[in-house]
Amino acid sequence: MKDTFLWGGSTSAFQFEGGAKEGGKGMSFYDTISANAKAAAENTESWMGSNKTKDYSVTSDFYHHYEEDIQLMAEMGFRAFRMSIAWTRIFPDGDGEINPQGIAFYRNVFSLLKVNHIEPVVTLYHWDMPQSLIDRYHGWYGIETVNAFVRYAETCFREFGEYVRYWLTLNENNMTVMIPAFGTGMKMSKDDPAYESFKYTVYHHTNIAHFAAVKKCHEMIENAQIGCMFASALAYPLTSDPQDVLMARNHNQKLNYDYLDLLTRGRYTPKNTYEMNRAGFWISEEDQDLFADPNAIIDFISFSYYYSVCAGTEQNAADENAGTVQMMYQAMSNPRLKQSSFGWTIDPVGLRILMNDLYDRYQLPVMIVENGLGVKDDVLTEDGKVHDDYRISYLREHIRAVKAAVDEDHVECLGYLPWGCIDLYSASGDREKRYGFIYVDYDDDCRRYRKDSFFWYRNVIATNGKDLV
Ligand code: BGP
Repeated sequence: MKDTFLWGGSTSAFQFEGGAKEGGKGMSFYDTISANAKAAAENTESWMGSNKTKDYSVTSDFYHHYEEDIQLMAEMGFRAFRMSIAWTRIFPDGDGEINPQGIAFYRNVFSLLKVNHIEPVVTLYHWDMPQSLIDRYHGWYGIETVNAFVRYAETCFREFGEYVRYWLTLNENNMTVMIPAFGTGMKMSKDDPAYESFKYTVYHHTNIAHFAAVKKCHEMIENAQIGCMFASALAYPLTSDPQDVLMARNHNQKLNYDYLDLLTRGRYTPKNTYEMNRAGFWISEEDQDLFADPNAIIDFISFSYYYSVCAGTEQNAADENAGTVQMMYQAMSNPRLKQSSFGWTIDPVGLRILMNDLYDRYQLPVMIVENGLGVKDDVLTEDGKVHDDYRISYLREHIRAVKAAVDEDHVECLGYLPWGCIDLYSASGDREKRYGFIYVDYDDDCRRYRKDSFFWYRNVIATNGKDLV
């Protein structure tokens, strides 16, 4: 592993930052959930009915704890920290007036990270769509939202470019094809004849936003590196039956590669184009030109990896009513592998396979920006400890896989940023599903406690991944 390898951790604003009503922040989709149970019920329908959390206004309260948190990260030896900017802290209405307090907040965070030699890895959009843009334009369904996003991205590049070198555009945007209604405030049944056109409109708009932001970033910040963020769901054929192999291939193409092919080659795949046209959706020349602009192509591929899946002819179709969005991917479980208590298959070798596949296919560096074990098993002892050996074993095996991919397979990997490094609210709605090296006591002013994994990870970083015991 190179000395420059970015060891660190990862978070997002709506799950971690809190301070929802402070510093001039406007309402996002998640603040609407916090404020209004009825709106929550309506909104969560588009989140597959899975979201049990009803209040995102405080979460882990990074807003008030950031100095302490950065200190803790520095103590662990973090070289990078992934966080997202809350769009509504910069533009309370998504567009319109800039909020200077929001700019000041993030400048404070970034400059403190810099003092501590921690590289920020910043996601521009981690699902917290400004409510005002939902009300006026149905979120990404309206092209106006794309324009607002580009202005927001430009503002971030201008205001924070001196601190932030690594940027990510839209979190797990390959999932938009599966859940286009999410964050639009719209309901659309898959049986509706207009559904396909709706789906591609939303998806295409998010892609314009992505390409435009990448281009601006390259134009505005010297030496910036900007990547995507896609949710990986590597599929294996359940058996050696060629039909199963074909199904697994198709799964990987549809859920992973259709999106990455677009982002790296600057055009939709022929099959995607055909499907879009069939749905009555055509891409303008202007958009095609933007996508084909070499300046609008990402510098690295970053992704979340939690599990692998199996595909086979005997499988049931993906369960669209599954408890979490992530579970929708879970086709057949792998008879050779164990699952976490949340039903996610634990497969470190899959991470090595995926890293190789991505690097071979695109010849771009990769960055793992989410990975980890979310469980409800953490117990805070009376003397303020959390004995999370299960987390250590999970991470140890995954880091071994990363090392093998780098040292033996020669995959260029920029960093490893496990998810929820300080406990945060789960996206699927259960705040007791914890991932962190640091425990957050939500019922006691969000006090922080170092878990056993904190000391273990500190040693991993100090030895640059050599000592994993
Ligand atoms: C990814 C999201 C994150 C995060 C993670 C873990 O899909 O980018 O926001 O939450 O999954 O999922 P969960 O919180 O459901 O355990």
